[in-house]
Amino acid sequence: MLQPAAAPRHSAPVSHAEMANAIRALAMDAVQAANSGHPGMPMGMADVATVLFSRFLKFDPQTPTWPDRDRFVLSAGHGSMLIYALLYLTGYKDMTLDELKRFRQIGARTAGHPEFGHAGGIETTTGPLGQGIATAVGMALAERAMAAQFDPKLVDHYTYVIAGDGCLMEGISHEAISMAGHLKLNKLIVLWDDNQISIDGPTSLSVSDDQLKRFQASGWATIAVDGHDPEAVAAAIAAAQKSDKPSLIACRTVIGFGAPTKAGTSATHGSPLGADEIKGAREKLGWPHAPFEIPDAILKAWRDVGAAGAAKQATWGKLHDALPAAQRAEWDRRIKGELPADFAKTISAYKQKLATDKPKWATRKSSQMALEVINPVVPETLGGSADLTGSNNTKTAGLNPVKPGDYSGRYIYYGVREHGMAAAMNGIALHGGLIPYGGTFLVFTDYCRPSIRLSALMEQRVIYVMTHDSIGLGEDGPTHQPVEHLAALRSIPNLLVLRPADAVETAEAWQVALTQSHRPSVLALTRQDLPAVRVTHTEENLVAKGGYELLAAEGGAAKVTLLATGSEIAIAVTARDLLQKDGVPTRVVSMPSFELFNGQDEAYQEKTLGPGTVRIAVEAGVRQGWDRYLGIKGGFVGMSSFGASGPYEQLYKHFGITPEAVAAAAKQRL
Ligand SMILES: Cc1ncc(C[n+]2csc(CCOP(=O)(O)OP(=O)(O)O)c2C)c(N)n1
Repeated sequence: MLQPAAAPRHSAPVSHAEMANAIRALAMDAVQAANSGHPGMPMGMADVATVLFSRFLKFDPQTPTWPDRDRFVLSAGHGSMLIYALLYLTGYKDMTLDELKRFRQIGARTAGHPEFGHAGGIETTTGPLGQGIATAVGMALAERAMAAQFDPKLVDHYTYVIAGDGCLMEGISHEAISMAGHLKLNKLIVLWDDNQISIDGPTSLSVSDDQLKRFQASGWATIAVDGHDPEAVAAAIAAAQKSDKPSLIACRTVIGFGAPTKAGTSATHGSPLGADEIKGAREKLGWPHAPFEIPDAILKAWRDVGAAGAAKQATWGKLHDALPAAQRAEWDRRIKGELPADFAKTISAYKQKLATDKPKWATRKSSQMALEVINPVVPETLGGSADLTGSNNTKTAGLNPVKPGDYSGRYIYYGVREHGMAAAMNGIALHGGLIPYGGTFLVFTDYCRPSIRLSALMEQRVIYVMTHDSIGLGEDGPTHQPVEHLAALRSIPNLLVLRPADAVETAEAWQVALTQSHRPSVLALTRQDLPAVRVTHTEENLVAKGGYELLAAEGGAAKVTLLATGSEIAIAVTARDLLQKDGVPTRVVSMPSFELFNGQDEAYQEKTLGPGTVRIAVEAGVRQGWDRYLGIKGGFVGMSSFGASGPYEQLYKHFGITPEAVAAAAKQRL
């Protein structure tokens, strides 16, 4: 049953069609001006978007970061002109008409696909299909978690998504809708652009899923409407707002609506319509205005819609200001993304204890022990694992699970959904107030990679806890043993890859990851136990330098520098003993993070790398990326093939990653 729906939030004598046509005109004209882009989707979804923005969406263009705004995610990111037009029309200051005219040009806010940070109102970067809807699941979850942790009146907003056929065809959508249905994220509302067209032509060429049944099977409420009937769309959104399940609204639309000969065809998907077609569309839509010209009355109606949010924002501001002082300070701190004041002290005290205790833990266990210290003092962490909780060691004593309908916990059982987890973590971080971390095996970063890449591109503090980080995992064999993964991850710009060597380095790695407010981190952690190598307490976080001298040479000027990360530090340390015994003064340099080391000044880098010494790097992964540090005479001891199944000590021997091999490689080059 359709419910009575909200009325538009403006009193101008302007019709729904005129408001929607303003979007259509801006989309076709901007794409034409850029001579590139996707007019079809914005023209097709203009009616749905007009209903959503003019009647439902809670937003204030004057305060785009208002924490309790509704989130709007354009998952079908190729239709970027839809959101750019909406942001301009509703009065976001940084989305000017000039920006629309510069669509897709270098330096414009109006990038080919919407990019987080380019303009207010762009909640996440989209374009890789399926990422938006999966990210939105994290946003909707974060909304519930923040409401549970603070005051449900302070946090009470919806997450709306516009998704296309492509988003729903992508595998990640399955993980996302399954997770949202299970967790009963009933404030997540997806508007599906059911236009039956993708790039190759009609979707019937490639897909025959019954999407409504598919979503229903995952625990969603579903409804199908005519996407060009504003009252039907409004009624569906009003009903979805009241549902106790996440909602899918299938909006049957005509791609390129208004284009006289191309509407309803894939010709409108991703190319400018052309001058003749645009002329015809103007006639068909009754839009006689020049390109980029929006008549005053229509612009005013849209601006009124935008202005209507200010009162709601102000009411929320009063609620915020009336919070007890301590709670308000905590809320503000978390929204700003600042760590608690005593965080650094806590880590330092813990490091001091470790330097005394010298535990021989696997770094995955060291990570858990660090989290046992961190989680009680950093209440914004929201942990989880993709069904490997006991292996990733991500759950600490005080963390209760997030459950359907009860979001007060701080631990998410993501299930076997690595990609969905990574995208959801992006959404949690983007939402604000929470720091997500989640685990799986390092080898399965491949399953998360598109979302990890977006964490890095969007500069989000997402922490990937990736255990079982080499052949050191042993018997599970080559399918589970990462070989090329460290190199692959190090190649992603703005991603920190941290591979700590013992409990102290792991605590420092966590401190670094949490302190980086504009960067995601991957912690690469071992399954196997490791000796303690940082046995003297330093106040300074040495991992933050990326590389540092762990052991100096003895008995004269250093002739050899051994560089290693993580579990191979222990091998380098033993190799140093062998070399020292043979009278070769040898240093060991720990290199937990290439990215951080590369950020040090040149003099520090040079000094640390040991000028004039023979350099040998040892890492149980591929050589790629190491040569920068090795010089022409340098050597590398590591992997050049897939691993194998067997006890890990034997595997290290089998693949020649041993102290003897490292010492021999050094001597050969002396
Ligand atoms: C992961 C991913 N694969 C492929 C593409 C390229 N691509 C962009 S849009 C699109 C078709 C999407 O079809 P649909 O969602 O129906 O959009 P519409 O044609 O309705 O605009 C494809 C394949 C992409 N952006 N992301």
